[in-house]
Amino acid sequence: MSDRITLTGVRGIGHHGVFAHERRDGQPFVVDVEIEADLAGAAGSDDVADTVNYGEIGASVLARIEGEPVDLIETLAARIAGDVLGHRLVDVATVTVHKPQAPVGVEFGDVSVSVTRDRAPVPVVIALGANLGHVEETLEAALAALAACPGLSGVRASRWFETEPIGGPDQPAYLNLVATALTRWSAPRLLRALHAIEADHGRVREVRWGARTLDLDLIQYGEPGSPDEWLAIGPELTLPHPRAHERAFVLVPWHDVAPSASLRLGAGGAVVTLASVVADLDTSGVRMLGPSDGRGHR
Ligand code: A4P
Ligand code: MG
Repeated sequence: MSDRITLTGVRGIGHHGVFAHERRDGQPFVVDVEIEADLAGAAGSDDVADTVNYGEIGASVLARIEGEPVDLIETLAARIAGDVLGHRLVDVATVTVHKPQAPVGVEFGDVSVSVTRDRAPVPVVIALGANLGHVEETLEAALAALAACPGLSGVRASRWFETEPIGGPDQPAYLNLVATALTRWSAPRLLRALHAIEADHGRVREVRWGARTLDLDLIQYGEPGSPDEWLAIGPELTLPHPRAHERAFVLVPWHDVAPSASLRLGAGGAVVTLASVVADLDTSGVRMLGPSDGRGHR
């Protein structure tokens, strides 16, 4: 993905600089912002709520230019980048601050500083399931694709579980597992990447809850209750996953890979420990496979 929003030439008078006259008199500062974000949602919905509003970005840049003076334009650029990254759809922000009348001591055209910052990694939980075709190979390949995904790091997988199908028409047993990872991508961008991995493995959506070659669900984004937690209710993205907290085929593998995890019990629900939920769960339809070799092949 290379979706970008670029805002250049935001101009204002600021009092940044190390010299007394700079602090007293002020001078022009000009800022360019380049934002990397997933804009596919906005392109589809045509709704400004699904994008990064460049008017708001411009206003926050101007507030920094005209706001509390700092000595260095490096500091100013980093603060602006921090503000821009505060928008949850922004994955990477590059900010350039120009100071065309800086006291350089020689004749010059412009001086500028650019900084690039990306979002701090956020923990995520991804559930994998399959019950059609070459199930084990598919899940192996999906795990490899998650490990290779540039937006993810530190991918760890649970052992594998054979599970009775829940819901939908008559269908074969599932193989389920859960992966934990860190992401530097927004939740919509990550979900889009998961859909791309599903598509690579021949996933066709036909019957809801019916048999599938590969299902990748984003269960949780960010630590529940922390500022990173992504909450959403919508057809494209619902977080936390609305049914995960009651499904043994998600909770048991999740507990296997992250025994001390917490989860939110659906939208607006309480935050509880995963161990406490698993302790009260009917796990009769969930069977761990193979030796405890970290994978548990059949
Ligand atoms: N969507 C919204 N939020 C999310 C999210 N957090 N994660 C949207 C993933 N997708 C999310 O998904 C339908 C739509 O949900 C997508 O457009 C996506 O943008 P889907 O994967 O096309 O449809 P689905 O998987 O058939 O439906 P759903 O509601 O995801 O089903 P579930 O809840 O995943 O259940 N039994 C066993 N034993 N093991 C299983 O793995 N899986 C299911 C599917 C049923 N029974 C099962 C298992
Ligand atoms: Mg799904």
